[in-house]
Amino acid sequence: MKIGVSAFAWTTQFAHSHLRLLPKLNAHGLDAIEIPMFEPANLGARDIRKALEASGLECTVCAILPAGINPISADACLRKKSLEHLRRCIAKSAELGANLMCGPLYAPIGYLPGRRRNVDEWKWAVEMFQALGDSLDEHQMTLAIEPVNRSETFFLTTACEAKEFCDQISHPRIGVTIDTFHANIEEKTVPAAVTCLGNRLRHVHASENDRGLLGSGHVDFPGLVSALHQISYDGYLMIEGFGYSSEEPDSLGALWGDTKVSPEDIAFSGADYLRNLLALPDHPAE
Ligand code: LER
Ligand code: MN
Repeated sequence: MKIGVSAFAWTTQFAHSHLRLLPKLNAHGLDAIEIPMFEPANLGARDIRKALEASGLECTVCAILPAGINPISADACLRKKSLEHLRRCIAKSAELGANLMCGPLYAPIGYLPGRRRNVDEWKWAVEMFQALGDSLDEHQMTLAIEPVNRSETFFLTTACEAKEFCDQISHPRIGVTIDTFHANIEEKTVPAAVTCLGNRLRHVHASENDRGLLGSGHVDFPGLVSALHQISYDGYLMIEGFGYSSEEPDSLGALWGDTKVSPEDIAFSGADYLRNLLALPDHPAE
C-alpha cells in the first residue's frame, strides 16, 4: 500500500503556491498527494505535473461537483452537462498524471431533497457512469466512487450500496472509495465495509472521526489495515484531514480544524501513524 495526503489538509483551491509543499512531502516519505478538483479549468496541469515529476510524488484527484452540476437532476439537459463535466475532470486528471479519480461524483455535496433516492435517480446515475467508460479506458483512469455520510448526501452512504451501484455499472475501471470519516458514521464497522467491497474497493481516505490527527480519535485504523490485508488491497491510503493555518483562511481546517494542528501535522504524523500500522508484525511490512 502507498501512503499519500490530500491537499485538503491545506486548501480547497490547489494553486501554484502549493507546489512548494511537494518536495517536503516526498522528503517525509509520502508517496502521493491528492488534488481537489472543482472546476477542472482552474487547475494548471502543466506546472503541477512538472512539479510532481520533479518531486517524485504520484497524484490522485478528488473531484467535487461544483455549483450547476448534478448527475441525478430531473432535468435531462443538466444531466448531459454533468456527463460532459465529468469527462473534462477525467481528461484533466490524466493531464495531471493521475491514474485514479475519486469523490462523491453522483450528486452535489449537500444535495438533500428530504426523501429517499428514487429509481429514476439510480438509473440516471448508473447510465451516466456507464457512459464514462470510454473516457476511463482512453485515459487509463480508475474511478473510485465515494459514499459520504447522510449530512452530505441522500444518494449513496454505505459501502454495500456502493458495491451494488458499481456492480450495476459493471465497468472494470469503476469501483469504490472508503472514507473512514464517513464510514465511521454510516457503517456497522469500518472493517466490515472493506470486506463487503472486496475487489470493488479501489481507494481509501484515511480520516479520523473529527478529520484531525490519525490515531487521536476512535476510528479503528488497526482493524482497517487488517481488513485491507485480508482482501489484498494494494492501493493508496490517502490521508484526508484538515489542518489549521492562518495563511489559509478559506480552508476547511480554518472552518473546523483544531487550531493547534497544522496541515503538516496532519500529513506527517498521519503518515508515521499509518507506516507503523503497516509495519506491525501481524501485518507484513511492504
Ligand atoms: C471528499 O473526499 C469527502 O470526503 C467529502 O466529505 C468532501 O465534502
Ligand atoms: Mn473523502
